[in-house]
Amino acid sequence: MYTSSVKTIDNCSNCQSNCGQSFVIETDKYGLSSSHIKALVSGKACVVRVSAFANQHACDVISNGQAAMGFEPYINVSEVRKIGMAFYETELKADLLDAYFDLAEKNRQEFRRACEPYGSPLDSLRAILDDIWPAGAGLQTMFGRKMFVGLSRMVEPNTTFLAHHDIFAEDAPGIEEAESLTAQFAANIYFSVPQKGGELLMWHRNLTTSEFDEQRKGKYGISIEDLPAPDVIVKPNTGDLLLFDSRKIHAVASPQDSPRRAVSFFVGYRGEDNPLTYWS
Ligand SMILES: O=C(O)CCC(=O)C(=O)O
Ligand SMILES: [Fe+2]
Repeated sequence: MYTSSVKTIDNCSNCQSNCGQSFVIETDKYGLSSSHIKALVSGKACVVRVSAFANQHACDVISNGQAAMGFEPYINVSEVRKIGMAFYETELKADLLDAYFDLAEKNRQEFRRACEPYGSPLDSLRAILDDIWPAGAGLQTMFGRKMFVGLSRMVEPNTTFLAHHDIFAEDAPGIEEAESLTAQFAANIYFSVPQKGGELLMWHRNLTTSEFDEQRKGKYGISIEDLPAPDVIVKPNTGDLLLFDSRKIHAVASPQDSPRRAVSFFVGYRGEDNPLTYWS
C-alpha cells in the first residue's frame, strides 16, 4: 500500500519535461480546460485530477447500479472484472469484433441506466470535452461503426491491475483510426474507493513494446514489485475523475478493505487542430 496521496516530482531525468512543476494538476469540473489536455500532451502533467466530478449521492447510486449489473472477467484477462466489452478484448478476432460493435450501443445504454435517477457523469464528461476542446470531441468510429465507451471496472481487495500501458495501435495495428493517434489518455471516474489502498501508480520511464513484452512474462502486465518505486502516486477520492497519459506504464495498488469501482474510457489526441475521440 502507498500512503502519500500525491507525490510531486520536481526534477525527474526520465520524463519529458524538467520544468519543476507538479506532475499532478488539480482542478474541478468547472475548471477543466484545453490547457489541461495540452499539459498532458506536453508531459507537464502526468495526471489531471478533477475533484468531485460526480457527487457522493450519485456515486453511491452508480456504484450499487454497477454491482447490480454484475461484473465479469475480461475474455482475455480472467483476473480483471468489468461490465461491457473492451476493444482490447477483441484481439482483432472477427467474431469478437462483431460482438464488440453489435453490443456497443446496448452497453453504452446500460451504464446510463445504472446511473438512474442521476445523469451519467460519463455523458457529462463527453460533453465537457466537446465544449473545451477547440475542434470538439466525439465517439471514435472504426470500420465505419461506433465504438463502445464507458467500461465499468472493479478492483477487488488484495488484487491489483498489473503495470501496463494502453496504446491503441497495439490493439489495432495497421488500422488508421488507431495509428493516427499522437497521444492517448485514460479517463477514470471513481464511484467507490477503499479507505486503504487503490492508488493509481505511474512511472515516468516509457517501456518499448519489446521491453514490456519481455518483462510481463506472458501476463497482461508487469508485477508492481518487479518495477522500481512508482514516480507518481495518486489516491482517488470518491467522485474524482483522473485523466492521465495511458501510454506510460501505470498500475493500481491493491485495495485493502473494499472494492474499488470506476468507469473508464480512453481519449485519443491527434494534434491541436483535430477533434478528440473517445472509446473503451
Ligand atoms: O483504475 C485506474 O485508476 C486506472 C486503470 C487503467 O489502467 C486505465 O484506465 O488505463
Ligand atoms: Fe490502463
